[in-house]
Amino acid sequence: MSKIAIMGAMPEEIEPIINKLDNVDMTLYGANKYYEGSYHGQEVVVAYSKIGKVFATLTATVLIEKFGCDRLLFSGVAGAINDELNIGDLIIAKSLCQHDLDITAFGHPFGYVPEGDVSIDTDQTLRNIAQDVAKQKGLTLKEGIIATGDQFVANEERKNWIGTTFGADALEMEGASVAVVCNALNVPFFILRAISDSADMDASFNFDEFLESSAKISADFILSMVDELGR
Ligand code: 4EH
Repeated sequence: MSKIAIMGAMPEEIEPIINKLDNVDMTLYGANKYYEGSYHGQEVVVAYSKIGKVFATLTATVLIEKFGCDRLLFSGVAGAINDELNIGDLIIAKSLCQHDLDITAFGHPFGYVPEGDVSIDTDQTLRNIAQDVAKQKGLTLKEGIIATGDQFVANEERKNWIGTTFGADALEMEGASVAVVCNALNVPFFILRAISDSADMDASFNFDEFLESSAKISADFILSMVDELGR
């Protein structure tokens, strides 16, 4: 039977999921907690990585290589770049890039290193399933470009630069790491984020206020997706 990895960065992003699992078994590995269990009969492994690209890379790799997950779904919150995105709205990544990767001194574009890619696409099948689930639930799922970097962006200028340079619609701190790992290891992956702030001068304030509610919106959607994947 297939085993689905469900990953977040912060405890708030995965608690609503862990609370709904049956037969949960927790394993400590590499200074992270991995929760194996089932959701409506579907085997899942759930973990939060801690914040940022390096921790996210470690956790995605462990979910695949140690726990044998054959698909990975990420759930969490993001800062909005696109004006159409409001707090609580859902966005799924069509592709992801690293906005803080810069060897432009050697004539390369932002986000590029040799033998890498500026952007990595998520799995089309998982995106289609997500759109089916959204339709059933009467929700709108925006598909767009998500930019990842090791910065909490709370600055209009930086946010606009990321928007124009990468065509990004939202930003966060882990998604592109998951993309790099899953792409390299040939594991279909999906990145969902609910907006918690607009990456502007009010970002830290809005983030604190909306982290829990937006994380829950994303987590609930992921659980509906697991139901659909288990059919
Ligand atoms: O995991 C990090 C969290 C913020 S840092 C990335 N997450 C939330 C997404 C996100 C984000 N990333 C960059 C939401 N809004 C963002 C933004 N810029 N504006 C954090 C948060 N709380 C305590 C400690 N660190």
